[in-house]
Amino acid sequence: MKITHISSLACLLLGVLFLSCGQAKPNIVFIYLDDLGYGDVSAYEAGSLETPNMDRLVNGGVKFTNGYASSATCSPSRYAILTGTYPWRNENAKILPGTAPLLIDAAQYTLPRMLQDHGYTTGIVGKWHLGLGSGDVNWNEEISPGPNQVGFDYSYILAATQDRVPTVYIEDGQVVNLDPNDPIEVSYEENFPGEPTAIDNPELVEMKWHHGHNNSIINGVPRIGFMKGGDAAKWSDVDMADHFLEKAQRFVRENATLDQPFFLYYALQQPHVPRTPHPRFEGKSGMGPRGDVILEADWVIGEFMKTLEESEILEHSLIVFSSDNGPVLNDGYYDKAVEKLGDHTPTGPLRGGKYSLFEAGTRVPFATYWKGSIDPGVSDALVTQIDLMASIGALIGAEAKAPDSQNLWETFMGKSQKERSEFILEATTKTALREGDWVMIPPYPGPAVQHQVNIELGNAEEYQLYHLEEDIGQQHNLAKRNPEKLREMIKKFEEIRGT
Ligand code: NG6
Ligand code: CA
Repeated sequence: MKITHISSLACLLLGVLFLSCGQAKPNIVFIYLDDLGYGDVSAYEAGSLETPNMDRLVNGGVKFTNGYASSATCSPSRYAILTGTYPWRNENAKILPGTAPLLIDAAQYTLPRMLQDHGYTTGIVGKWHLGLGSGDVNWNEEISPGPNQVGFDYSYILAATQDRVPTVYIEDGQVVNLDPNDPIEVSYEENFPGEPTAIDNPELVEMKWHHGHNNSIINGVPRIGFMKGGDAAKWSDVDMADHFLEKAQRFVRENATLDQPFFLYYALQQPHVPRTPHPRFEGKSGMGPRGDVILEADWVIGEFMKTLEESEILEHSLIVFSSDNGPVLNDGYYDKAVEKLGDHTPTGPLRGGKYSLFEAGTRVPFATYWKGSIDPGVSDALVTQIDLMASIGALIGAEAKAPDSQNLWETFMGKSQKERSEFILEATTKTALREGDWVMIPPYPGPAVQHQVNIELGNAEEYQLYHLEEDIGQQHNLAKRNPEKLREMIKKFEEIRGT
């Protein structure tokens, strides 16, 4: 912490937190990627992808090597980061279709609501994927409840995922550019008569589907779910990165000059499928579209950082950089992600990937950056995205009211190695316990490998116990050799899970 950030030295001597001494609360920005792996960032794993702007955040701040998303899939992780609550406490916290109702109870306390209550202007730009409405959304009217009802003053979102309908942007509950004469209809059950699908009209498909993704075709890309109408409102896939960047920059510029601090949840869509880089990035990685969209995301982050700098607020802004779950190569389209991978290792040294109980499912790139206030460093402390709510609460003097969320503020500031003693990680509703350097995965039925995506899920007939410090790649199941440790961890797991 720099003395320049403290209004008087007396505060320091008294041991009073600097924010209570008249220092304005910092702006807070989450830069949250979608399916970006631990090894996809060159600051984590020097590979064949160069990500200089992500590296600037990671190497210029605290780089966490044991930083976790709460789930190996998207909606549960996003639920957890915004509520400070374990996703497995909510039985509906699964990968949501585009028509799912809002997953967050409107009465539930959330991180953006907490920030609002403490003087922040709050905004979300990018992927939502937490459901909208109460079960039967009319996309042609105001869509509510949604982000604006759970703590965001401003929202500019894609409802679910880039591969799911409706393929439109929604700003503060209204579909953008909607022509009332061409209303939108959406269904995840059945097609609308006469509308083309990837099965019936393969000649219209420009990106071939591998599994799933064979319903409505939009911009030549077959999607999950059926959609009719709303032609003028449909997004352009290749322009999505620029589009969200422009909205995020506008939010920053509009709020930079005000006395109030802001919170921006900037949820980038890359490198989730369909991977549709802008032509400027096509072929740039030599790894096909997956590599290209990671380079695109890296560029976006650089441009976004420039906006903070030009607005003269970089030193007043805490940035949290992370990903919602681990990497996947083939996630349902033929896009050469496997064939062109070369030497690149999206999982780094970790086993598994997206959807997996193994480490690569949930251990993700995770860094806190605050120019002038956080000294660069590497932390091996066990931290999770659930902890951001209580930790940020501690920073701004707010009560998080989220019992699962732990105050690790000093760790996020790089001032302490204080960590969680344990963490329950989740993957497609299955859970495992990390405690200290150990992880225990209970037996689960189901395939060991999900062959379509070629990822080991962590399912096995027996208990698995790994010592991550010695065996980060989870190659040696120590359950039989350590019955004592196993028993202790099963007990702890059952206590926390309440089973
Ligand atoms: C899966 C999709 C996958 C992706 C995922 C959600 C199929 C076969 N697979 O069901 O492509 O959309 O859901 O990803 O449909 S997430 O990052 O939003 O969790
Ligand atoms: Ca994801």
